[in-house]
Amino acid sequence: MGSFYAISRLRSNITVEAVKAEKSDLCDSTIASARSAHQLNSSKPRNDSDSDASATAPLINVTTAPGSAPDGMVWIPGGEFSMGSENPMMQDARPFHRVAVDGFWMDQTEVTNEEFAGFVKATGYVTVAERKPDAKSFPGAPPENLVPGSVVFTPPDRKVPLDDSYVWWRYVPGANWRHPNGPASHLKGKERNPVVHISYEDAEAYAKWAGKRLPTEAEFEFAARGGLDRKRFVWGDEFKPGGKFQANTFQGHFPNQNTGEDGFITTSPVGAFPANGFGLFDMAGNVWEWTSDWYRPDYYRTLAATKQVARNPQGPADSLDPAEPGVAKRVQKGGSFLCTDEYCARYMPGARGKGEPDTGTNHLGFRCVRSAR
Ligand SMILES: [Ca+2]
Repeated sequence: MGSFYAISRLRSNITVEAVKAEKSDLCDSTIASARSAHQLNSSKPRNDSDSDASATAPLINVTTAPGSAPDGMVWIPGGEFSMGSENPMMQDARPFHRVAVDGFWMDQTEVTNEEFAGFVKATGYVTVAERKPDAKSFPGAPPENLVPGSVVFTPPDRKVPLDDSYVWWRYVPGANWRHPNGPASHLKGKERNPVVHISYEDAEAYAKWAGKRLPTEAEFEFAARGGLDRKRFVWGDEFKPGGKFQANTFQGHFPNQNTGEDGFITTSPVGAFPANGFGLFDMAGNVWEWTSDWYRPDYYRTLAATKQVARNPQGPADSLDPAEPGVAKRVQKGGSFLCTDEYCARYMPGARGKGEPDTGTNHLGFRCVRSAR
């Protein structure tokens, strides 16, 4: 996914090298599909560089929840687990390394349109996508992009090479959380779908209002794995156990032909698919979710090199995305309705996404957590 900054420079001065770097960061084109990568992705370390010397099954804390659950939240008991991936297509998610997190409360679902509407009604908050961008913040951006709007998945009507994501992302004036696909679209019937076009600032503002905060990347992944150990998916190793879809992802030919075989072409109402082992819904697929960590592709390797269990890691102190040096990004997790085995399969729990804090899209939302005390 491109950032607003990159898209605002679309076809002007973004470099081919940057596009290629981002693409190679997403997927290795030498592998025909992520499905074949799944076959490579044994649950055991493949080589020494990926070995996790201290690896054991997750050590899930047995402490009980500190009091009754806040409305809509579930207790995540905390514990120690193997975080990351050994998927060769996801270099930034390697290697597995041991991480411990304290227990916390987590929203059982992504924040919905009706929940976000409640926040806006109570506070008068205006999201970033509804504000006019400041030209000084986007040097080189075409003037037609310096109007309120957001980034919308706009698939071509034909097969296209998968090496340039800017072909299927468009900056759409008037797109925002109330109008997910542009000015003519609306939320009627989507009250329980996740809110989208949410910038990091928007998500933080909501969390603060709700007396909550955004999860760290480690908290998100611990929660997503639901007590399982290094599984490919948040529900296990099999994509469709019993022939049933477990998450809202993309079926068909990406990006031009979305068959919606799982029942949904875009977002799905929260909780449309089974909960994971901790009782959380949509921790894979549906919409990407913000975490509070800055993104660096070398962060996991840095933690692994310490040979220690990382306790409540908060992310690196700064951000680096080699595809767009100088554009600080936060980590996103969980994947979305656009994740496909044909292009990139980052709905897997060890996978990492990233995005510029200013930039929302129609497949990016969030959920909140609350510390135990
Ligand atoms: Ca779908």
